[in-house]
Amino acid sequence: MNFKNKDCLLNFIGFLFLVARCLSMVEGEVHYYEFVLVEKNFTKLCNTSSKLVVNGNIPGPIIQVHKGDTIYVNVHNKGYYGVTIHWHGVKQPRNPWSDGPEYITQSIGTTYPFPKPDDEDIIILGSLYRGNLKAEYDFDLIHGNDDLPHSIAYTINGEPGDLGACSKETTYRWVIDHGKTYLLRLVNAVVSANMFFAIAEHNLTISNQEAATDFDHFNVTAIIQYRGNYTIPLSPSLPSTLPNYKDLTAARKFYANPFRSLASKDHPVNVPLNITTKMYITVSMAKIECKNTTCTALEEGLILAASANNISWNNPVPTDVLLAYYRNISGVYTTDFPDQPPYYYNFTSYQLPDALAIAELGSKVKVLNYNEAVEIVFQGTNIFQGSDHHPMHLHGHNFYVVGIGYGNYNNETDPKSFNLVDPVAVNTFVVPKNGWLAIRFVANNPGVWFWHCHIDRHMTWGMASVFIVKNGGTTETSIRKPPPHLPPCNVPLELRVQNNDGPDGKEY
Ligand SMILES: *[C@@H]1O[C@H](CO)[C@@H](O)[C@H](O)[C@H]1NC(C)=O
Ligand SMILES: *[C@@H]1O[C@H](CO)[C@@H](O)[C@H](O)[C@H]1NC(C)=O
Ligand SMILES: *[C@@H]1O[C@H](CO)[C@@H](O)[C@H](O)[C@H]1NC(C)=O
Ligand SMILES: *[C@@H]1O[C@H](CO)[C@@H](O)[C@H](O)[C@H]1NC(C)=O
Ligand SMILES: *[C@@H]1O[C@H](CO)[C@@H](O)[C@H](O)[C@H]1NC(C)=O
Ligand SMILES: *[C@@H]1O[C@H](CO)[C@@H](O)[C@H](O)[C@H]1NC(C)=O
Ligand SMILES: *[C@@H]1O[C@H](CO)[C@@H](O)[C@H](O)[C@H]1NC(C)=O
Ligand SMILES: *[C@@H]1O[C@H](CO)[C@@H](O)[C@H](O)[C@H]1NC(C)=O
Ligand SMILES: *[C@@H]1O[C@H](CO)[C@@H](O)[C@H](O)[C@H]1NC(C)=O
Ligand SMILES: *[C@@H]1O[C@H](CO)[C@@H](O)[C@H](O)[C@H]1NC(C)=O
Ligand SMILES: *[C@@H]1O[C@H](CO)[C@@H](O)[C@H](O)[C@H]1NC(C)=O
Ligand SMILES: [Cu+2]
Repeated sequence: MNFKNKDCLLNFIGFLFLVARCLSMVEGEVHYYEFVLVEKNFTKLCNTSSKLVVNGNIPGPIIQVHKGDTIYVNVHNKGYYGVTIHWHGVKQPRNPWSDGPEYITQSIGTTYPFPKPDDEDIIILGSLYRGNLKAEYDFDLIHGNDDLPHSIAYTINGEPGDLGACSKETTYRWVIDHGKTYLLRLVNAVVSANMFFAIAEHNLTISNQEAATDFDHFNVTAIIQYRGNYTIPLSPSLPSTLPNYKDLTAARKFYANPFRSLASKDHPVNVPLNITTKMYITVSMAKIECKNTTCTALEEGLILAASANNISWNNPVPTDVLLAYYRNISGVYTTDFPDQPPYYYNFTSYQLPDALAIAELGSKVKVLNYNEAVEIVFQGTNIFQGSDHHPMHLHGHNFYVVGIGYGNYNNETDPKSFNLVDPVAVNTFVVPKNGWLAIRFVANNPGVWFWHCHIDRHMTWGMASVFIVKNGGTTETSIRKPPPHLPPCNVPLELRVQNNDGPDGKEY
């Protein structure tokens, strides 16, 4: 053991717990968590059904720690299915081994850049489903159904709220004091919709078509309740400023925002200016040849898919990309993910021929040198008039959002309006419906990193690919060694579905 602090060594001889304290002076505190994944029955909207939950609760446990702390989480999977866990917002320097995504691999400050709020709360927006979602999802996927399972309600911290049946008693309620300032951390964990959020009679400050009518129209509510001596109204007031679900103008107004960060000397931004790799990537609905299953969704032999630069990501066999890269196993993936779409057309036209939808199935990755300064412009397309907001998520790195717009990206005029001064640094950001998103980042984390649309069905349909960031030449700039007992990743989809029979042994 190599202690930086001499006193620690002395303590080590005498008292183990003091060692932990001394280490914590160097490394921050150490926290241990046990996550037990278990199927449990919940009664929501008058009906009881089983959900896979962490430690028996919806939403799951909150891990509250400080920058520099060390966290150990032991995960015990007592559910029916294999599960991988991916951590958003936690950097994994040189360590893609624990990043999570199947077939690919298996930030907190001391000060706020604004006056410290009196208190804060976490609001998790979620979706509520009836029945066995995983089984339904697998069934739809294998049969190429374009209509994937619909949620029956949205939830705020697990509760549908006052407007749902049998829900009023359990509506999420946050008790606050008049005159104080509160920070809300909003997490959109809704499976496939963007949400408007408002608080009745309060202003919020944010620091930071036909085929589409059949979605969940539920209005989810929660209550903010002031402390004090007064009569609490039976029916709380609802916000009057919330746009309607299909208010594209309101959404566009929101996304036309330059999304400036609170950049300051203490919270600097460092946008790469000398770009060495430029990519223009169309993200699109698509169709691909159905190789093996009974296809029902489109014309004979084709199933609905999604693509990036006309490539629909195909999970590789017989192993994952990371292991293939690390062990130099050939034939698992190819390194020819294109920097541009193969064919330029009016990507956001209202009328696009279906022939443009045919994509190529591939496990094509993009290899980046260490410290490459990357700019990516994601371009939404209107194939199948299926343009949508695509929240693009990059693993292993944060990126700066330097530009956002509607229609087709113009590579001469649009860069002139890029925000290179105080853009937000995030790991997920939306490509607006029929629009584009420009991001920049420095590829300074060696490893294998998944990137994908975070509408999970788009991801499953292939709107995804992988960056391999090469080693930088020193130990500190090179990928870590794999952990012992690394699980293999070689189970084909068909087999997964057969293995995913419900607890009753029935096939879904
Ligand atoms: C959940 O409830 C169903 C019927 O409502 C029952 O068959 C099942 O055993 C219950 N599951 C658990 C884990 O309690
Ligand atoms: C409860 O579930 C059943 C079967 O899924 C459904 O028919 C019924 O409408 C549900 N009840 C409510 C109040 O949602
Ligand atoms: C919210 O903002 C509007 C417009 O700026 C203002 O008229 C209103 O008084 C504000 N309401 C509250 C509760 O602060
Ligand atoms: C939800 O709220 C919107 C806007 O207030 C309203 O137009 C809509 O009818 C509500 N939907 C339901 C299902 O209550
Ligand atoms: C609350 O207010 C009512 C009426 O103003 C008063 O009678 C009561 O004593 C108050 N209760 C408390 C706990 O202060
Ligand atoms: C930009 O980066 C390239 C490649 O690393 C380098 O050759 C060039 O000197 C850099 N230009 C500036 C202006 O920093
Ligand atoms: C087709 O499905 C069968 C049975 O599920 C499987 O053995 C075979 O490998 C699959 N072929 C391809 C090309 O995926
Ligand atoms: C990896 O494999 C390729 C071709 O199979 C070979 O040319 C290369 O030298 C190998 N690299 C290492 C580091 O083993
Ligand atoms: C592209 O399509 C949009 C929507 O149909 C249309 O408004 C625009 O004029 C088209 N652009 C070009 C260059 O044809
Ligand atoms: C996409 O790839 C497929 C298969 O290679 C090809 O047939 C199609 O023309 C390509 N589409 C475009 C728009 O380039
Ligand atoms: C700019 O866009 C045009 C199509 O609008 C394309 O032909 C050209 O290759 C692009 N230039 C660069 C540098 O990407
Ligand atoms: Cu998407």
